[in-house]
Amino acid sequence: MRPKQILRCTFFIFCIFLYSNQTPIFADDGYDLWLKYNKISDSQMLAEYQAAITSVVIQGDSDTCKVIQDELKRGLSGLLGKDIPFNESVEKTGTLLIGTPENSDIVAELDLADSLRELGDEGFIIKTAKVNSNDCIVISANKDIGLLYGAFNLLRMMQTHKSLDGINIASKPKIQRRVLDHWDNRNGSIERGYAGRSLWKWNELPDTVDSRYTDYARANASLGINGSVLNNVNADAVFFSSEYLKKIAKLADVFRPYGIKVYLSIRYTLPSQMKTENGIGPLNTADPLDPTVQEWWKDKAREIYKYIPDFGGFLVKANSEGQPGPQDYGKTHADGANLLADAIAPYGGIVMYRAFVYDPDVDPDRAKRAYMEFVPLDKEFKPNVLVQAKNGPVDFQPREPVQPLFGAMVQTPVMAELQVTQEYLGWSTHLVYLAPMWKEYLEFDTYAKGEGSTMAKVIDGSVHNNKLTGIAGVANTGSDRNWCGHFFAQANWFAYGRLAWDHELSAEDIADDWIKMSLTHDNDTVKTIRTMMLGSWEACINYQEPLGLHHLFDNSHYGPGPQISRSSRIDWTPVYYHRADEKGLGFDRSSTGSNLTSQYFSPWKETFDNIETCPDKYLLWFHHVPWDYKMKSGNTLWDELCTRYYKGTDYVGQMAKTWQSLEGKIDPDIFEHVTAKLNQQIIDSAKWRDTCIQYFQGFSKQPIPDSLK
Ligand code: GCW
Repeated sequence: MRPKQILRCTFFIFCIFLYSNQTPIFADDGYDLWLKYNKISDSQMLAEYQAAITSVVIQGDSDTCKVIQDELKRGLSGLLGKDIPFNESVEKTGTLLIGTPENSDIVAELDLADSLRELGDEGFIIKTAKVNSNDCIVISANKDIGLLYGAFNLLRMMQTHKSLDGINIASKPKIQRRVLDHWDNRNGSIERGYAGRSLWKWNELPDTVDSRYTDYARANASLGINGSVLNNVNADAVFFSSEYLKKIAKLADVFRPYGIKVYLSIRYTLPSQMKTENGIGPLNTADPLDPTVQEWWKDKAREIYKYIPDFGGFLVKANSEGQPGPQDYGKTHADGANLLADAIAPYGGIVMYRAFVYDPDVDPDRAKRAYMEFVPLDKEFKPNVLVQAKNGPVDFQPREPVQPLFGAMVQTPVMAELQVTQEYLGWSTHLVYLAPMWKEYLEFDTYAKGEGSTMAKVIDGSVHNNKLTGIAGVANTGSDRNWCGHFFAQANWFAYGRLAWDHELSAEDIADDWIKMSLTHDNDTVKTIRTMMLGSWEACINYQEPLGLHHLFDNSHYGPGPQISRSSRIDWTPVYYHRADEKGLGFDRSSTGSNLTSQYFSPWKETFDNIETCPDKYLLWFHHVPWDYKMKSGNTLWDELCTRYYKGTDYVGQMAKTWQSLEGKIDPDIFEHVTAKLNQQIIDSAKWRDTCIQYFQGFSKQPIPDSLK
C-alpha cells in the first residue's frame, strides 16, 4: 500500500470507530414501551446515579425476587451504562439493598417496622440508610411484590432523572384490584381492539409460551396493575373447559411473579352448555337459585382453582346486549352475582358484576337503567362482589357526566370501568391522551356523603368504608409490534396503570414521566409534547361531540353518523341521542324530560336540571336547547356548536405542525409513524366537523359563522 492509501484507509477505520462510539440514533419500534433503559444522557445525573448505586444486594430467592434481579440488571446496566455487581452482603457505600424483614436478615436489622406497618401487601418504602457504616439505598416492603413495585419506582425515578439524594418514599396503592380487561375472543380477534390480534396464542398454549407474555407482565407490574381478565365480556364458554384452563394456568404461571392474577369473563349459561370435570351437566337451566346450578358452579370453581390456585375471579356481563343472565330465569342481578360469589368465596375469589345494562323496551332513557336496576339491590350482594360500572351512564363516549351509580350504592363496592382502548376516540389512529378525561371523572364530586365525596374516593372505598375496591381498564394492547397501534396510545396504558395505583397523580406529571421514559429528555421538547397531549382530549370532544352531544357515531364507532336512525334498536341510533329538530338540539334529561337529573345528589341534581346552571360541557346531554339559546360565551347555541367543531379541527392541525417542528429531536421511526397518524387525524376530524355541521344545519337552517370559514 502506498502512504496515501494507508492514510485513507486509516481515516476510514477511524471514522467507523468514531461512528460506532456515538450513541446511535437507531430506530425505535416501540416494543420496549416505557422500559427502554437507555443510558442516562445527562452526564451530571449519570455521575450522581453511578455514585449512588454501586452494587445491589438482594437476599430473597422467590420467583418475584428473581424477577427483581433481572429487571435491575437490565435497568441499571442500561441506565448507568455499566454492569453493577450483585453481592451477598453490604460491603460498600452505594449499595442498593432490597428485601423484606422476612427474606433478608440485613433488612431485618434496620428496624423498619414502623415505616412498613401501614403499607399492606403491595406498598413499599425507598429510603437511605447506613448499613455497616455504608450509605445505602434500601427498598423494603412487607411482601416480595412490594419490593418489585419499589424497584420499578426507583428505575422510573432514574429514567425521569429525579434526584436520589436523601430519597425517602413510602407508597401503597389506593385501590386493591387494578385490572386490565381484555376483550379478546377465542379466535384471536379483539372486540374494539385496534392494535392487531390477541396477545394470547391459544393454539400454542400450554406447550409454547411466548416470551411476550413476560414483557406484558413486566409492563403491567411497572405500573402496579395486578389483574388481567383474559377474555371478552361477550364470553365464549370454551375458556372454562379443562383444555383451556390448562392454557390459562400457563399464563397465570408467567404472570404470578409479577403480582398479576388472572380472571375470566363468564357466560351466564355455562352450566347448561358444558360438563364439569366431575361430570355435572350440561343442565337444562342456569337459574341461579336452582341447587343443581349451584352445585355445578361449586364444582367448576374447584376445577379452576385446581389449575390456578390464585385465580382472581369472574367478570360478568349479564342481561346486557343479548348476553344471557339471571333475569332470563326471573331472578335478580344480586341472585346472579351471589351464585358465583358463593362458589369462589372459599378460594378467595371475587365477582366483578357489570352494571352495563340497558333495554329500550323498559325505559325511554338508556342512561337511567344501571342506577334503576342496581341501587335497589344495594344491600343484597355478597361481600366478595363488586359492581363494575362504566365511568359514564351511556358508553365510553368522549365525554359524559359521571354515572350516578357512583356514590349511590353504599354497601356494595362499585368499581370503575374505564376504556383504555379508544373505541369512541379515534381508535389507534387519533392522538388522544386520556388521563385528563379520567381525572375529570375521578375528581368529580358526587356529594354522596357531602362535599369531598369524589368518584375516586367512592372507588377507593373511603366514602362508604367499603372493604373491597377495584378499578378496571379495557385494554388497548394487541399483537402489533408496538403493542397499542399508535405510539401515543402507549401513554394511555401507562396513565391508566399509574392512576389505578394513585388517583391523585396529575395528568401533567404522568405525561411528563411517559414522555421522558419513552421519547426524550430535552426540556423544551418534553414541554411541547406534553402541551400537545394535554389538549388532545378536549380537541377530540370538540371535533366529534361538543357540548354534551354523544353517540353520533357510525356503526364502526369511528366515523360520524349523526343521520343514522334504526327502527329495530332505537338506543343504537344517533338520532335517539341528539334529538335534533327545527327547535333545537339535545336530549332532555331534566325533570321536564327523562329526569336522569334526579339520580344525582344535590347540588348536581339542581345544577344539571336547570338549563341556566348546567355546565356547557353537559348542556346537550341534559337539555334540548333552542338553536338561538344564548350560551355563556355570548354566542347562540348554533354559533357555539360551529365554533367548537372548528376549534377541534384547528387543534389537530396545530398538533401536526407542532410535531413537524420536532423532526430530528425524536427517534426517526416514531417521528414518521406519528406524522402519518396525525395526517389521517386531520382528514378524519374535518370529516367529523363537516358531516355534523352540515347535518345539524338541516335543522338549524343557519349559516356557519363567517369568522370560522
Ligand atoms: O361499548 C359497547 C361496545 C361493545 C362492548 C359493550 C360492553 C364488549 O360497543 O363492543 O362489548 O360496550 O361494554 O359490553
